[in-house]
Amino acid sequence: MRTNTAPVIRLEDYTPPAYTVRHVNLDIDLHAEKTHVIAKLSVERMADIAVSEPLWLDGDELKLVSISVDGEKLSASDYTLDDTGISVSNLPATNEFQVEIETSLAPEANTKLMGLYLTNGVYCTQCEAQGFRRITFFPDRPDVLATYDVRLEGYKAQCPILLSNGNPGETGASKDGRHFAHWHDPHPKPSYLFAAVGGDLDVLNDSFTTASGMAVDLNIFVETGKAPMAAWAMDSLIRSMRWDEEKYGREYDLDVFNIVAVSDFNMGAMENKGLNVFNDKYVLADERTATDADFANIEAIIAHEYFHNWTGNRITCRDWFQLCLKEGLTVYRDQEFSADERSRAVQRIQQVRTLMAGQFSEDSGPLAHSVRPAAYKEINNFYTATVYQKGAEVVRMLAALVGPEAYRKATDLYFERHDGEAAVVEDWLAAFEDSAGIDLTQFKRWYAQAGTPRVTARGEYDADAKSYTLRLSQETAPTPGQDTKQPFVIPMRFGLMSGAGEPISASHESEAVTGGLIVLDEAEQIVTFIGLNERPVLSLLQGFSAPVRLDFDESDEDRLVRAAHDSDQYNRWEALSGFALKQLAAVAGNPKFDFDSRLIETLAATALDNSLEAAFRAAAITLPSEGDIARELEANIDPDAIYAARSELAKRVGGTLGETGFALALQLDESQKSSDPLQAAAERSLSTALWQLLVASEVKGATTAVVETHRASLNMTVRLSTLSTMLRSPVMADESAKAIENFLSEFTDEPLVIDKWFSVQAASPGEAGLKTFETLLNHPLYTLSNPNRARALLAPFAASNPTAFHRADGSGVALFADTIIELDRRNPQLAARLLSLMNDWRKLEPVRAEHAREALSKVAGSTGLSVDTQEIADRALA
Ligand code: B3K
Ligand code: ZN
Repeated sequence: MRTNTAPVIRLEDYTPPAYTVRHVNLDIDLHAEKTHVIAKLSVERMADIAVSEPLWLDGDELKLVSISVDGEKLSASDYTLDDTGISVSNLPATNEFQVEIETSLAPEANTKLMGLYLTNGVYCTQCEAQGFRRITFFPDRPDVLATYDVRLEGYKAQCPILLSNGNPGETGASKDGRHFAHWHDPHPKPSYLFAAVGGDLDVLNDSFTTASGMAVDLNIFVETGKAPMAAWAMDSLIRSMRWDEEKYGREYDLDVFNIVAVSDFNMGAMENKGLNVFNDKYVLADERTATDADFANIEAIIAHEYFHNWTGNRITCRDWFQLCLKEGLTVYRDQEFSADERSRAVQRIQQVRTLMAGQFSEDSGPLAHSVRPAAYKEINNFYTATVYQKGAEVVRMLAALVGPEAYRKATDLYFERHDGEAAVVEDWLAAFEDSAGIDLTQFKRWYAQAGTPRVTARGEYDADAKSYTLRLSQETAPTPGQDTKQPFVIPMRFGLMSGAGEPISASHESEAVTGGLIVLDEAEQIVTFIGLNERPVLSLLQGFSAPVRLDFDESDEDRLVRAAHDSDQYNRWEALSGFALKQLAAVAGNPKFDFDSRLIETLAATALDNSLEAAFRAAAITLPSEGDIARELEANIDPDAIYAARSELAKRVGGTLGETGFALALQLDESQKSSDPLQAAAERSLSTALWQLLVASEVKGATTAVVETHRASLNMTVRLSTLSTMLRSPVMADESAKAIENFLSEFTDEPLVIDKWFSVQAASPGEAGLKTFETLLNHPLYTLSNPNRARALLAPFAASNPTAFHRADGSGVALFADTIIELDRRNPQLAARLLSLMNDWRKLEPVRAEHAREALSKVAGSTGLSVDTQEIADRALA
């Protein structure tokens, strides 16, 4: 059992392995209670390592049966065994030797879902980050790369399908109704990419021919009877494979690519070489059970895991501190894929909203850490928004700084240099420095310094000199363990326009400006534009070209010019939503403040503007979330005041939309049936946004229409969005209660839909919402043993329902904390992740903050807590 005093692992302490493993022969005999594993390791002593140096093999909750070296069984004096692994001494003097280890383990008792476990009768593995040591003793670190031969055996009736990484080999019958399958993976890989699956699964099959003509068999394995629901995932996979060839010149490298969907999984999916394992939520979809957001997520996650084949698998990470090297880069790649497949502007809006919601709050609170962290206790706690999303933004900035051609050259060089290796961030940057001839010494601070820089911009027009002077400065607040920060390199894309919204070009007197970018790399900088006959309207940080908070004192008039005319669609959205955010924060801070009528009119006009794409209009009129407003306010947060301000704005915009908006919403609900899928989804998003506003202001007929749309639709996006609209409306309590009941009986046998049923209710606001949460925690269909179900209730409650979660009496956070303590006993990784949703408790007003502190302290002080949850609780309280 690990204890609360788990050691801190530091990047600066990295040392290369003393021994590596060149080849692994693994024999896994699957049994629920006692799986037998024989591992034969071809071990090599590294140069300059003394013969007396012991061999360290990690192990976690394994039963050692026997261990031998070069065929000789070891005696007790040849090794020491503790609950973290084995240290083997008295090794042969030869540089290469064979180690054979027999272990046994119990998949059915594995509730952590790390290593080998059972899910719905299917054996499956999860090894990243440190799960392989729960299957056999091994140097379980990413810089030990080996080829693998695997033999799996299981009961033919229970496990007709037996899969592992690489290419399939011999199969055959064994005794007692058992059979076996061999798999060979020729690509050296770290142990975290190992996978094995055994179960009774259906398969959807297709094929792909690579650009160089190699045929690849594509299989998606799913629960029996569900193969047709994998069609969208398959389509997404094929498009991803083509995209990676076209955009990065990267081809697939095995005869088969297998995906298995399972129903108990701690995260979204896992990129095991040639055998991706997925949470079935990100594979199974049809219109009746999945929303448009589910379809988009499936596309993005299928792409993400596939793209890891090059960024993560063929080039892996030397140590876990380099996680962003594969995750940030792969997120950037999947974001660009989605942008190419869908509306680039709307994708960017969504990416930035996700970044701000998760990463900005992480970066400004007690869990703040750099994109490449310097220390950790439990690595699973560092699969964070900072490593993933900010990691992607850092790659995006690099791409912007060098331009598309140099970017491609640099990635080509990176692949050429490091294919088959375990690399570090420095290798990635060197590929850019060497191919583009730039110096990234300062840029590298993005990997080392935590915190979101605040960029202040002040512009001044001089009519006599016909010049516009822009004063820029940057500042980054201290974060835990980092008191002072050095200036970052901040690429800011910009454009100038006239007061009438016409683009204007201007010369400038500054080295900081190159091709549409101002590169701010000092604490303070001045950029002067000349030859301007009128005061320009400046559009700054177009496309959100750097992950910073921008404080620009532009007038509301300029904002409105940008909202109507900015040539950059993202900034056009930002102009309007930023205006709304500013006003919402003002009203939440002081209810006497009134909303600017121009905001309300512009929001309504944008909703009705047919010249704009529907998805953009939906994004523009979806009001900032309660979390967005809280972030804007920064301190002394009162969720009830925020909720009231937001409801008031919704009501006012809905009222202004009135009958015209009502007619449009009805028309959209009709027209979606005929248009192409992406257009139909865009129209649904617009109608959802409209109904929310119309119902909020009780526009005549709106409530009845929503009930009717909900009842009549067979589309899950519509079913769920209308249900959510009803639940948020105080005047629709009866209708929503009925709809909730009907929805449950209609989908009782569809677990992924029942998850949605929990989630939609977990977001019900206020005191009633808290009661609902309590009732649902005790609902017969609720369980903490299925991660999707556990998350379905806990995540939306903690992340997006502040009026219930942070009730002034503290009952919301108390209930949440008790549930986390219970969950931690089964599944530490999941408990820790959910607990991290409390990270910004210090920004609350004092009474609520004190309740949150008490709840966190209760978690931190509970006995037998995992290292995972302890680390999060301790850091949150520090
Ligand atoms: N690499 C995995 C995440 C593993 C998380 C381990 N706690 C999925 C992904 O990012 O693609
Ligand atoms: Zn990933």
